[in-house]
Amino acid sequence: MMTNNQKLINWVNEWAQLCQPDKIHWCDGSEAEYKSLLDGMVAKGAAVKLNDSKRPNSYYFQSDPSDVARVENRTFICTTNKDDAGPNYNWIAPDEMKNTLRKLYNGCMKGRTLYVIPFSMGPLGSKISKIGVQITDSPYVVANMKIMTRMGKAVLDTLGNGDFIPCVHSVGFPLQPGQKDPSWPCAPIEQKYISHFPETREIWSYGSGYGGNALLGKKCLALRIASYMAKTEGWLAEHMLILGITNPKGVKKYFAAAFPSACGKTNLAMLIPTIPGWKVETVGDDIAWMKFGEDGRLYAINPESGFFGVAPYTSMQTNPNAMLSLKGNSIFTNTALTPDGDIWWEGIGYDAPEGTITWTNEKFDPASGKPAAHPNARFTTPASQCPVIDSAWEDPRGVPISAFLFGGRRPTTIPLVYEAFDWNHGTFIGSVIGSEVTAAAIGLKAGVRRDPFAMLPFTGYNMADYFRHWINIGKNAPDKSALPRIYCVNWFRKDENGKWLWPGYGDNIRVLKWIFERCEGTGKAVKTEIGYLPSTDSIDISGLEDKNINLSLLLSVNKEEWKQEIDLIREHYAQFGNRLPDELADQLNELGKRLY
Ligand code: SAT
Ligand code: MN
Repeated sequence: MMTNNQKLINWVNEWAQLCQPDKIHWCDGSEAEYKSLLDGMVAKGAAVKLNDSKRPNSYYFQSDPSDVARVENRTFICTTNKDDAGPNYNWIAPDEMKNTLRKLYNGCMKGRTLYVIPFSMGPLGSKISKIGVQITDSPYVVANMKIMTRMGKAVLDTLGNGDFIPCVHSVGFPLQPGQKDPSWPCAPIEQKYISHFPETREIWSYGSGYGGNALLGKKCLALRIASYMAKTEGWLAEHMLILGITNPKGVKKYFAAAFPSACGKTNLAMLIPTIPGWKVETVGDDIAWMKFGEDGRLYAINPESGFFGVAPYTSMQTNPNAMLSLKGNSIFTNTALTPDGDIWWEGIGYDAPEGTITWTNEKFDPASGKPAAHPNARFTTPASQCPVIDSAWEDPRGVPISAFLFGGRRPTTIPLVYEAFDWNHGTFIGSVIGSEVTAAAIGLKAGVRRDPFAMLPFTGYNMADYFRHWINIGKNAPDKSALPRIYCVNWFRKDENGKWLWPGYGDNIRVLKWIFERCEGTGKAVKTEIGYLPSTDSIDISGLEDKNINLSLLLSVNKEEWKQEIDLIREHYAQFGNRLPDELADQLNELGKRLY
């Protein structure tokens, strides 16, 4: 045992009694431990060691085909009152959930080892960081937690006799004596429970070994539990990337940005600018925790220490910095495997070699129409390996945020970029972001799938109360003039022929540059009904390959489209009933008045 923390020791013992593992292993977080766990999985046939000359110290996993992503319909927010979970979450009363789960946990680790993972979300010792302890019966989870968090003995030393956030995890597949262990043990879908008890700060996860269901530091702790703590304590836990942007004079600012999935968040965090002299560096690609500093500014840390990124369509063309990050010391899950012991996926930028094996362990046949990699195949890679990792990414004080960006995939209506009038207007913008869905593709009602603040799956309490918290952050800010400015961006606007109007990727620096200049007080803007838009001459398009960029369309406000947007927002807001903050209802009314 590596700790004298009696509360922790008792907690581990209690769970061990219930789960009945064969052994208990306290993780020290060392390289030797990491290697021995992975080599153990290789020996059992649960992992493949990749070719060291191609991808040193890296491992390949195939999950069970039923366990490939976060399961939102099995994710629960267990507050005492149902209304505190709100309209967007599955709710079960805490006692009832705990009773159900205790039965499942009873004996669930038979034939397995219980690993104790002490981990810190955020740099060790930062005032913004939090310590959690996860117990799990999955060595795969231990290995991933080693990359994604600061974990092991040093965390216990920092914890001392202090408080930790307890996180319980089991794959839910006990072994009877002599029973063969499948390479990816997990429980059937109806037995999976990703449960959160925000009021008591507990996470109980059962039945899945994949991603955010199982690496409990990430979405469960750093977003769902942390957002509830942040509301109570007056800070922000957000689903945001953090980037540093430096202009040719060497002046640096930090932006944090929230986008629903499939909007290129990791790409933006690692963007390679197409305007000479500008630089973008990465602090984080997924989560930001923010507190006010003594100077009244909001300071952000990335609570994670790795990237758990979607592999397909990541390439040297779309995101060279991500590709370079995962050159080695990485874990790949549900990608394809090449015969020479490397990984492959759709959109990696070259053809799959003959003899490539798919994520379902079959010989890849490109003519079959079945992808070689699962669309949610992931890489787990240390953030420190990113070629453009920001020098302050582990600064315990965090980095001061100058601007928040909210975006989504909107082929119509939303201009390339605009600035909110003030904090409450910015909160309004965040509360209505989303991406357009076509009925055919997703089987949903066509329209805009709203994903407020990109937090729809990740707020640990009633979304309307979360909006209220954002309003309160602005109201109670120690220095209102030091609050970040708020922007809405849309890289995905199309013309009437369905052609993208904006090149995106590295050219998004042109939008970041305008935002940077606005924060400096130099960027030019026009006041419109919806916010401050760049004047067309204030977006730098020098050196753009496509000389026919239609900036006047990209920066236009189409009143008819906006009137429809208001109707859609009204529908979206209706679900929150009278819990919706008046400030946001006012924002919608004011917008209507400006447009009609
Ligand atoms: O699986 S994760 O929750 O870590 C990633 C995601 O689904 O956004
Ligand atoms: Mn995410």
